[in-house]
This record gives sequence, C-alpha cells and structure tokens, in this order.
Amino acid sequence: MRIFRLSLLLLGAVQVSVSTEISVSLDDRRFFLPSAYLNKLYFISRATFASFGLARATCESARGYVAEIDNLVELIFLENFLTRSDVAKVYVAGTDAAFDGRWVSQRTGATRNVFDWSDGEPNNFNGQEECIELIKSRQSRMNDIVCNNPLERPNVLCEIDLF
Ligand SMILES: [Ca+2]
Ligand SMILES: [Ca+2]
Repeated sequence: MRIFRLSLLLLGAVQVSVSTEISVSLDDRRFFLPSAYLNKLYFISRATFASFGLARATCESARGYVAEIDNLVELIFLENFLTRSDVAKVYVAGTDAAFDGRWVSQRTGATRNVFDWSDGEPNNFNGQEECIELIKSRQSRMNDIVCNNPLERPNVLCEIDLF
C-alpha cells in the first residue's frame, strides 16, 4: 500500500480509493515496483516465462491481466515504463493464432488496434509467432514471438483497472 501511494504522489495524480485486495497484491515480491497512470496500475514480473499462458496466470493471480495497449497514450507510457525497467522484454496482450495478422486480446477477444512494430516485424518467423512482446533493445517497440518457447522467456507486463 505504501508503494502504491508513493507512485501516485510522484505522478501528481488524484487520490483514489483502492480495494484491500489490490493493496495486498502490490506487496507481492513477484513484481517490480508498480507505476500508476490515469486509472491503471502497471507492474512487471521478476520472473521470466516459458509460455504466454504461464505469464498470463501470474498477472491473473495478482488480480490483474496481461497489459492491453488500447491507445497511443498508453502505448507511449508502457514503452517508457519498459525502457526505465530492469528487464529486457515483456509479454503484452495480443494473439493472431486464429487468423494470421488479425490480433485479438487473449482475455476479451477484442480486436487489437494499436501497434508499434519494430523494424521488420511482425515477421511471423517460421509461421509460428502468435504472441506479442515489447523489446527494450528495440526502443521498447513490438515483436511477434512464439507463445510457447522455453528459450525466449520474456517477463510479463501486467495491468489492473483501479476504478
Ligand atoms: Ca490497457
Ligand atoms: Ca517476430
């Protein structure tokens, strides 16, 4: 709870009430320091994951979801968040497993409309890349990656709706 209040003060955001459940999750040592922006809270796992499914389960166990980039403002905020972080790459929401090139949220099925692909991406390498990561070394822009790949192991960027 102390961490969360500090984040809000640093951003000069208005004070909001937060449920006890969310407060508890922010003391979770599985994640780095969260950051609040508008009505959302974002946090990155300390662990890396062999699959999107495992990454997703970790966000959901903290009462959040894998970050869904819904607009340009959120995109820029999250790219900067990754750039300032101590990790190299993170899963964000989106899959085109059902139809190549049509990206939807794994959680809601809603079409994804906001992208910032790094140069040469999405390349659907070997015809198998159906998830999305942000890569710090590529200006925190997007790459399509395999959803199950023990060698890749991104961290995960989680999001919680505060109100
Ligand atoms: Ca979002
Ligand atoms: Ca790719």
